[in-house]
Amino acid sequence: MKNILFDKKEFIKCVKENVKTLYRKTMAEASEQEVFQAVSYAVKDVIIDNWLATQQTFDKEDPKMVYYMSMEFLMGRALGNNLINLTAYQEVKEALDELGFDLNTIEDQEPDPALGNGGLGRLAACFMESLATLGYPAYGCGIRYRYGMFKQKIKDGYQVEVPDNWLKNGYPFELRRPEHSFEVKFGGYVQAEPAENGRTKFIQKNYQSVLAVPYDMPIVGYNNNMVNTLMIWDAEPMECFELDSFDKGDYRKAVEQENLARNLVEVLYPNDNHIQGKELRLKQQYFFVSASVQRAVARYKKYHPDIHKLYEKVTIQMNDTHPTVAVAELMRILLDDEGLTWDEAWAITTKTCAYTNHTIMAEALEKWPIEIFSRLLPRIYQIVEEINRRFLLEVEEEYPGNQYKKDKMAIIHDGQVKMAHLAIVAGYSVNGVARLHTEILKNQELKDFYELYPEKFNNKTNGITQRRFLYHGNPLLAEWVTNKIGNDWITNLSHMEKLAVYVDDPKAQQEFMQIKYQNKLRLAKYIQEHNGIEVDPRSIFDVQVKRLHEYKRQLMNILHVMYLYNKIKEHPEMEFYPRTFIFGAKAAAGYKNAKLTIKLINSVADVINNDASIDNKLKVVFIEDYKVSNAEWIFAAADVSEQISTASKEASGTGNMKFMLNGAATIGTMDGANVEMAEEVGKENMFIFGMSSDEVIAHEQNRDYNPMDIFNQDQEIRQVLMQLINGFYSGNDTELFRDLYNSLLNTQCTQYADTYFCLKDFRSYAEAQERVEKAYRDEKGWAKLVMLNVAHVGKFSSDRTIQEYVDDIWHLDKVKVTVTE
Ligand code: 26M
Repeated sequence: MKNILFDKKEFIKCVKENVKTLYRKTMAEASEQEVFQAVSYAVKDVIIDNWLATQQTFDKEDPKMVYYMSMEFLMGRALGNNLINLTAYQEVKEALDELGFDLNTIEDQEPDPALGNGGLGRLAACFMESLATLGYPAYGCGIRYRYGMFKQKIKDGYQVEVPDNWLKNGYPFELRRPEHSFEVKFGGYVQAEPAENGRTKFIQKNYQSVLAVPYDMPIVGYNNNMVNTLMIWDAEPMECFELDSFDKGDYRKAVEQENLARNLVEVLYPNDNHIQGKELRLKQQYFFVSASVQRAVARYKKYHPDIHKLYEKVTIQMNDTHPTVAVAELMRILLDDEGLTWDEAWAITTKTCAYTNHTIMAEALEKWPIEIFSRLLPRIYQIVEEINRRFLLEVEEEYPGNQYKKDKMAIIHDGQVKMAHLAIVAGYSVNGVARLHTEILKNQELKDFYELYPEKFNNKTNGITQRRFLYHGNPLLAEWVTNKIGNDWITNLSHMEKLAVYVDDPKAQQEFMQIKYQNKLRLAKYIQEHNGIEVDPRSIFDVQVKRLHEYKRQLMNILHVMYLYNKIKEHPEMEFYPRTFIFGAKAAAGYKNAKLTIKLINSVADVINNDASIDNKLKVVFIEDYKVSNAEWIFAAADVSEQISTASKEASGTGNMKFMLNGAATIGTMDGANVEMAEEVGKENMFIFGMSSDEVIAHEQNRDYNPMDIFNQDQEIRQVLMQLINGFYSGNDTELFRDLYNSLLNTQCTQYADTYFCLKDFRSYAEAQERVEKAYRDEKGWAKLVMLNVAHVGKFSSDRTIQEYVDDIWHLDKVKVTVTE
C-alpha cells in the first residue's frame, strides 16, 4: 500500500512545522511533551483524511449502525495504536530517530485516557477497535469526564487517590463538534395537554437543562482506511438567560443551571461492581444517553422519512444497565417528538435496544429509588411506569394470579426502579459475557425472565484486541510470531494455531523463553524505577493485576505468600524456586477491606523483601497506578497469571486472555472465561483449582460453610491468620489488619464469614501453586505449555466476539472505505 502520508521526509517536515506553529520553538528547544503534541497532530492529519472518507462512505452507502452506549471507555493511549493501525509505526519510529527522539519516550508523554474503571470499560475500548478493524459502522457513545479514573499513589503502604487531570495539556486526538449539540432536560414536572389529533401531549415544564456538546475521537481500523467515531459528551451551560419563558428573570435558577453543567461531567465514579445510588450518577446516565439517542434519531431522519423503520438503520447496545434509560428516552422521542402511538413506539424501541449483562454481584445491580428517579426524570418515569404496567399484564397473562412472580419481576417494585428488568423487558437481546456466566444468568439470576423470553438470551464470550495487547505491547513476541507464521494473526487470531508445530522445537522454545526474559528485564527496570525494588528476572513472575475486589481474592493470594514465607523460614533447606509475586490494583475509594488488602500486600512486601535470611527466594511487589499503559508491559513479562476469583463471581475476565496471549500460564478457578480457555488449550495446560461454581452456589444456598472448621483443623492456615492479628506484619499493631481477619472468620462482622471462600479454596490453591513450581522447573515442558497457550488463544480475540455480535444481534454489513486524493 502506498503510504505517501508517511513519507518520512514529509512527516519530519510536518512535525517540525507543528512544533513551530504550536510553540514557536525549534525541535531542539521543544520538550518531549511538546514533541508528543506535534507528532500527534501530524498523525491526526493523516487520520482526518480517512475519517472524512469513512463518513462520506457512510453517507453514500447508508449502512446500519451500532451505537455502543457505555458509561465507560477505558481507551488507553492512542498514539502508538493509531500508528500501528495506520501501519506507520516503523516509519514514524525511524523519523523520530532522525529527529533525535525515541518513539517510546514520546508515547510515554500521552496521558492514559482512563474514562473507565476496569473490565467493562476496557471491553468497550477493545470492541470499538475491533469494529473499525472489521469494517463495521459504529459509534461509541460516552461521557467526556474531566477527571477519569484516579491516579494511585502508595504512601506508607496505603492507597492515596490523586485526581487525573488528563486534559491539562490538551488532548490532540479529540475534535469538538458544537454543531451536533443537543439540549438535555432535568427535573420540573409534566403537563398533559390535549393535542389536535385528540391525543394527549406531555410537556415538561419548569425544568433545568444543559447543552450536551460532543467531542469526537477517531477509532482507527487496522490497515483498512476505516475510522469510526467515539463521541463523548461534554456538558455546557445553556446560554445563561435562555430559560423557559416561564422562568425568565429567575436568577437563582440560571445559576443552578450553570452549576449543573459544571458538575455533571466532572468525574468518573471510581466504583467497579458496586453501586451507591447517587443522584449525580443518574444525571450522568440520562445526560449522555439522551444526547446520544437524540443524535442517532437526528442522523437517521436526515436520510430517512419513515421513523417506523428506525431499527433497520440503528441498533443500540447498552453496556450493562448503566445506559438503560435509553429505552425510555427513545420511547419519549417517538411519542412526544415524533407523535407516534404507544404501540408504534414500543414496536420500534423493542427492535432497537439490546442489553449486555456484566455481573451477577448483587451489589452491582442497579436500582434507583423512585423518589430520585421521578424527581429528576419526570417524563421518563411516567414512561417507565407505563412499560411496567403493560409488562405486569403480560406476566399476569402468562402466570395468572401469581403475585409472587409479579413482585419478583416487576420493573418498579418496593420503591425502586430496577434497571436490569427494564433492559430485559425492552431489549430484543440479553447477553452474558462468557458461557458459564450466561448459563448462571439463565438458570439462576434471571431465571424468571429466561422462562418468559428464552429467545432473547444469548452468550457472547468476551475478547481482547491483539493489536494493542500483542502487537503494541509485546513487539518482540509479535515479531517472532510473524517470523514463524506470517502476519495474518494481526487480523485473524485463529492463525496462532499454526504455532503448534513449534511447541516441541528446542530452538523455538529457546527463542520464546528468551523473549519472555527480555520482557521480564523491561518490567524489572520499570519496577526498579517506579518502586525502587530490585527483582530477579530469573525468578518466576507471578502476577495478579486487576481491580481490587473481595471476590477476585487478592487476599487469598497474599495469604498464600505469607504461608510460603512461613514455610521457607521454617525449612530453609527446602527446595524452592525463586518467585516474584506482583500485584497491581486500584481499590474503590470507599471500599475499606479492599484498601486494607493493599496495605496488607505492602506490609507483607516490606517484611519479606527486607529479610535477607530467605536468600531472595521470595519478593513481593505492588505496582503503583496499574493502568492500560503499564498493563501492556506487565502482561508481556508474566510467567504466571492469577485468575483466582470465587467460581461463579467473575462474569468473564479479560485480563486472563491478555496473559494467555503473551505466553503466561494461568493458575485459576473454573470461573468466567477461564472455563473456555481450559477448553481451548486443555486443562492439563493450565493450573486449575478450587470449588466449581455449582459447589459455591450450593454452599451459598445451604449456608453450610463455616471457615472456623478450617481454622481449627489446619495449623498452617491458622498460623497465617494469626499473623494478621499478632502484629507480625504491622510493627506489633494487632488491630491494623483485624478487619481482614474478621472478614474471614467472624460472623458478627459480615453476614457470613469468608463470603468468598478464601480459606475453603486455600489448600487447593497452594497445591496448584506447587504444580506451577514443578512445571516451571521443567524448562522445556514449561516452554511447551506456554507456547501451547499462545497457539490456542485464537478464540479470545475481540474480532471474534464482535463478529458474533454482528451475526446474532446487530446484523450489520461491512463497509469498504477507499481514500482518493
Ligand atoms: C455502577 C454504578 C455506580 C458507579 C459505578 C458502577 C459500575 C461501574 C463499572 C458498576 C460496574 C462496573 O463494571 C463492572 C465490570 O467491570 N464488570 C466486568 O466486566 C468485564 C467485561 O465484561 C468482565 O470481564 C468482568 O468479569 C466483569 O467483572
